[in-house]
Amino acid sequence: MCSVFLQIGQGGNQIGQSFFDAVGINAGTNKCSCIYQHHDQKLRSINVDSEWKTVNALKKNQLIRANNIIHGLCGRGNNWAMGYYGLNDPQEKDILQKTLQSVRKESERCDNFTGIILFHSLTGGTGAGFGSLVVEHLREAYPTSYILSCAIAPFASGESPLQHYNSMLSLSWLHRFADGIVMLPNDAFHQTSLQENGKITNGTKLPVWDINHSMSQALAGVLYLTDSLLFERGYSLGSEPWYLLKTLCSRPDTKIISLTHKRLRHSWEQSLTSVTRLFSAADKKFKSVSNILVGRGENQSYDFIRAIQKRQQQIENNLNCVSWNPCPVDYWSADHCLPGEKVSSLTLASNTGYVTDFLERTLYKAKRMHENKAYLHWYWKHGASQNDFENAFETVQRIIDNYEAVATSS
Ligand SMILES: Nc1nc2c(ncn2[C@@H]2O[C@H](COP(=O)(O)OP(=O)(O)OP(=O)(O)O)[C@@H](O)[C@H]2O)c(=O)[nH]1
Ligand SMILES: [Mg+2]
Repeated sequence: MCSVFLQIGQGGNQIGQSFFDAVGINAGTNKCSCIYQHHDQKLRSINVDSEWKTVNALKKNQLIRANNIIHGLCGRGNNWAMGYYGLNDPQEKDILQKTLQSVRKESERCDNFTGIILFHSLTGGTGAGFGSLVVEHLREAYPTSYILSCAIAPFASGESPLQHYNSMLSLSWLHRFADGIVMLPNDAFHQTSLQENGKITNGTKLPVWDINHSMSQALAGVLYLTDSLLFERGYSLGSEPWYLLKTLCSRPDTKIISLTHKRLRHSWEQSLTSVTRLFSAADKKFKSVSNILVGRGENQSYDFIRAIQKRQQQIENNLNCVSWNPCPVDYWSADHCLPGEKVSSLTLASNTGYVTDFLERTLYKAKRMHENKAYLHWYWKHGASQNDFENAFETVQRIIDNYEAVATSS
C-alpha cells in the first residue's frame, strides 16, 4: 500500500522534511524504509515550490530524485488566487504539468500504489492556492486512490491579512477533492512544544523548527508503522495512513482530523486520561465522530492495552463520542518508540467537532472582510471570481453544519 509524498510550498517542504526526520529516514533508523523509499533508496517524494529558495537546498539530498524537485520563478505572495490561477508566464505554466508528471512516475514505480499524502500550508499562496489546484487535478487523475492532506493552519492572528480568505478557499477545495484533511494548527503545536520544552511562561515564542518537530512527531505518531497493522510474518504494508482515513473519514461530510501527541511522562492510564480530554471543551459542546489512539514504546503494547481495558469507559466519555458509532475508538500499538526516540508516546487522531472553532473563526473574519471588500482586488487581479468566494463560504458553513448534525443525530 505505497504512498507518494507531495510537499508543496515553504511550509509544506519544511514539515515534509521534518516528517522524514521523525520516521528515521535521514538518520537511517527507520524500521521499514521500503514504505518510504524505492529499491534505489530514493524517496517516494516530490518537492514543489513556486520559488527556488526552499527546494534548491534539497538538491544536495541524495535521497531525493533530481526530477522531483520542481520550482517556478517567484513566490505567490501569500495570495491563494495567485497560486491557484498562476502567473501568465510560459515558464511558470509547466509547474503543474511537471508536478503531475512526477506524481504519475512515482506512482508507476510503486508495487502497490494506494494514495498521495500532501504536505502544505492552508495560507501560503503556493501551499494554499497551488495546493488547491493540484489536489483538484489529482482527484481527476486518480479517482480511486486516496488523497490525504496534512495542512498547516496559521496562527490565529498576526500572520498575513489574507490568511482568513486563503484558509477558507483552500479548505473548501480540500474538502471537495481530498479524502481527509489532517489539520496542523500552529498555535496548538506551539503550545505543545512549549510544554515539551518546559517553557510554559506566557509570551515565549519558540522557533519554527520546534513547532515542526512537534507537528512531525504527531504525524509520525499515526502514520509510522504499528504492530497492530502488521501483515502476516511481521511484514508491514505501510497501510497506517489509509486505515487512518478508513477509520476516521468514513463519512464524506466530516473529514477533518485533529492530532495530539505526548511523550509519556506518567503511567499509560494517566496519560490516556489527560490526552483524551484535550479536544473536549468544558461545556462538552464538541462530539467526536471517531478516534484512533496509538501507544508506542519498547515492549509496551501489553501495558498499553491493559491500561485501555481499565479506562475504556472514561476514554469514551472524555472523547464525548457520538452515540450512533458503536466502535468510536480504535487502538493501535507498537512495541517500539518512534525512530530516534527513547521515550514511549501516545498519539490521538480524532475526527471531532473541535475543529469547528477554527472554521467558525475563519469564516467570520473572512466574511467580515469580504463585506467590507477588504483586499479583494488582490484576488480579482489574479483571476479569482465572486463565485470562488461564495462557494467557499457555503462549503465551510456546510462543514460546520455537518459537524453539528452528526453530533445530534442518533
Ligand atoms: N509550522 C510551520 N508553519 C510554517 C512554516 N513555514 C511556513 N509556515 C506557515 O505557513 C503559512 C505561510 O505559508 P508558506 O508555506 O510559507 O507559503 P508558500 O506555500 O511558500 O506560499 P508563497 O510563499 O505565498 O508562495 C503561514 O501560516 C506560516 O505560519 C514552517 O516551517 N512550519
Ligand atoms: Mg513561499
